[in-house]
Amino acid sequence: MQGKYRFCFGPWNLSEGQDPYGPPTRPVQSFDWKLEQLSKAGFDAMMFHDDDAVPDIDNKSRAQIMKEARALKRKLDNAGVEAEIVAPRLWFSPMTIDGGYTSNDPKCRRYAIERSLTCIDIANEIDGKLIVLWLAREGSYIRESKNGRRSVEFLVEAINKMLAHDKKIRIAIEPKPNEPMDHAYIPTIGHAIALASLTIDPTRVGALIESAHAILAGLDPADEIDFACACGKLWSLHLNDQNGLKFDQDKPFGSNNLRVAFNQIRALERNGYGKNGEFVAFDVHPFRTTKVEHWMQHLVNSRRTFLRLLEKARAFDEKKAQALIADRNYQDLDQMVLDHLMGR
Ligand code: GLO
Ligand code: MG
Repeated sequence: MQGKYRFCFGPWNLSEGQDPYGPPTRPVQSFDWKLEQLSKAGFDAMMFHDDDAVPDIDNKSRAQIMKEARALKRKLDNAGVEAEIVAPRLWFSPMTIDGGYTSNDPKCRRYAIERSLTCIDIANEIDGKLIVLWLAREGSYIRESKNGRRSVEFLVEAINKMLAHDKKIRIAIEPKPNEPMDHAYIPTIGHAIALASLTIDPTRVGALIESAHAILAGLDPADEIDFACACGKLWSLHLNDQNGLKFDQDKPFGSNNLRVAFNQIRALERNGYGKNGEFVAFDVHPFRTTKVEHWMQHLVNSRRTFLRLLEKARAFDEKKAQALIADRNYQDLDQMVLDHLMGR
């Protein structure tokens, strides 16, 4: 039996079109509207930041936060939607201007850890399976401003506090090499897994791969998937696309390079991704030009491309490919892939 995939996205993937140069191009929509779109389009789960789950989290009491998390859980149950992950948003607050866990200011580091522990409590309340750490501001703009060795130790210390706070919670690190930082401390899956090995419970620390982030690191996302899976560490996935080394574009999956997308699916297939309940998430954004009535298309289209490329991956003539490989005829293997993708 070939595996079935389950799909999800986050409320931020129905973004309103703002960029550093201009305001929103679509009206702000409520969370309930976003949940309704997700469920109507037949996605299985939703991803959350802690403050997607409980807005304005820093200005609420603990009791209020937990009450709102419980209300969200009821809402999700009614919609038949699971919570896939919860991620502490450690890049918005004035307390994280210089980073969260690796800030030079001990008060700010404490804030980041406290907020992460609250995020874990919210995840438990809404039955989120995984905590995701996108370490947005853990890096430097100015190399001399931070001590890289000490920063790694701060990251380990923060993750250890999370692991100790909850004996069951699992953490997936989402690496990205740059943006918003010049250089991030955890730029690749190899770094994420190495960091996991330094913690008090490496078995509960894994990774999340995002296609665009791998491409921004100059890597092939399929190789990143294989590496993470060979280590038993691929616990979540953000598929999207990226046109070269520029700002993080979060384009629809396969939009820029179908072959790179095809190879990611081949990697997922050979590793049995999803067999342990992992989801395929699309961390994609609508183009700024997108009209309100087309607001879901980047998500629906990403899933469509995924499923069509899945058919392609399953229909690939492995025997013929193996014969070409045995003959070291990579020239024809190359063309065979192109013909297959072009429909012949
Ligand atoms: C940005 C990241 C971001 C994370 C999300 C979940 O580059 O991809 O979208 O995936 O905040 O942690
Ligand atoms: Mg992402």
